[in-house]
Amino acid sequence: MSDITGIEKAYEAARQRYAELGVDTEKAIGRLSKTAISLHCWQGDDVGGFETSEGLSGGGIVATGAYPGKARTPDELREDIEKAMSLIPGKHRLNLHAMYAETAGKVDRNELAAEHFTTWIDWAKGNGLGMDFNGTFFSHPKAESGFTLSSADEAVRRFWVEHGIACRKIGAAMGKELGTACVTNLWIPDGYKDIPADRKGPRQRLRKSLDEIFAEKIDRNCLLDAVESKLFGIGSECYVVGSHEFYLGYAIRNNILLCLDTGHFHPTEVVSDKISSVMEFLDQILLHVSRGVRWDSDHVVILSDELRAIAEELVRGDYLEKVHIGLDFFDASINRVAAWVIGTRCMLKALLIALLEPADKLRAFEQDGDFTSRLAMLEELKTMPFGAVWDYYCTKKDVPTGPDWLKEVRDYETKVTNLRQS
Ligand code: RNT
Ligand code: ZN
Repeated sequence: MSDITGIEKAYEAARQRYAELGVDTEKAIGRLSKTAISLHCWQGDDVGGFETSEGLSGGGIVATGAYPGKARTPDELREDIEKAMSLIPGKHRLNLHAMYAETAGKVDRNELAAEHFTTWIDWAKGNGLGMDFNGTFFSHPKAESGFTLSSADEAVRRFWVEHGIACRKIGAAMGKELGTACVTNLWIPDGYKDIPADRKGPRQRLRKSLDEIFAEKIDRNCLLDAVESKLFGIGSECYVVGSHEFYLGYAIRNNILLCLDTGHFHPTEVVSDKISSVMEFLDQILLHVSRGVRWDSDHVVILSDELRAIAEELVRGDYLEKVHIGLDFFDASINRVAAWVIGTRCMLKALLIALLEPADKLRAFEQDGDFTSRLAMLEELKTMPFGAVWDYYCTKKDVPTGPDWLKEVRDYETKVTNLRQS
């Protein structure tokens, strides 16, 4: 049991420290509680989905590890997400992939419709959650060639165009039903392992496919379309059709959202520096917050310098209402519920730290050319008592403070996930 009085006392001391810098902690907490993070369903079963028992295949994304207890059915996955959400302060969203449809594998991807997601939508409604959605253009026989929307095989290309169209309809239905626009993201694995002879053809076909998918105008209050670029994948090291430049151009020209995945750039490039650039030309974007270790490894998000920098950019640029924050990591080597809790709590902590920044002061230093004070203040802020504000926020939202949440995950492991036989 947490010591509530201790937490309140520590908060009061922190509140005063921040007030001395001109920062209103209550205001910061208020804004944080209005910021939703989209929790990705695929962390709960290693990007398996429920179409077949084989799970993730193709597409150059890999989940490694054999931690016991992964969700085997939609009900189990929902139960796990509920558990994770009960340990995360605030109201968030669910990000679903098309392969999590409840069709017992009988409906192919190009024939999916909103009715195959009724249980998910009802569940989200019952829990007061918004939903986001993704087409699944991998783990499928028609993706085995390594090409989907850019395929030179017209039947294959058409199949995936139909899937893209179906997904937009599903996303729109989710948005309509839940009263909050569903960000529907499109990522394809298309690319070559080795040096291509034709870089242009696949990109022309991808553009054509996207034009076909996005041809129908759908109410933006229900659906927000997003396209996700990538630098390379396993098996597409030399060439990825949907590159950053390709989708940046496409998103700007067609006024849709660009999805920036933090693991999809050169290792020394950072998404924190891209946000204010792309936001000059786009109304809204989607983030896939992930953690690449040496490559696009999709490790669980931690409170890293880059995560903090991303959060700072969102707050400093006043982008919180325009940037949709989705998570995209999957680690099968640790407790999967814990992975969600760690990653999401870290995202929220980073946002809180950013909201507790004396932004006006920092900007004034910069405008005055006082870079000494700017650097000094930025470093002093690193040891300000944001932990006390975070603990207080968690108690206010009725979720465990400090590492107490882990006890609940352990208990859930013993009573629920450990009982699952694969
Ligand atoms: C893959 C992309 C993509 C996937 C999910 C499962 O590199 O990041 O977003 O991780 O769609
Ligand atoms: Zn991603």
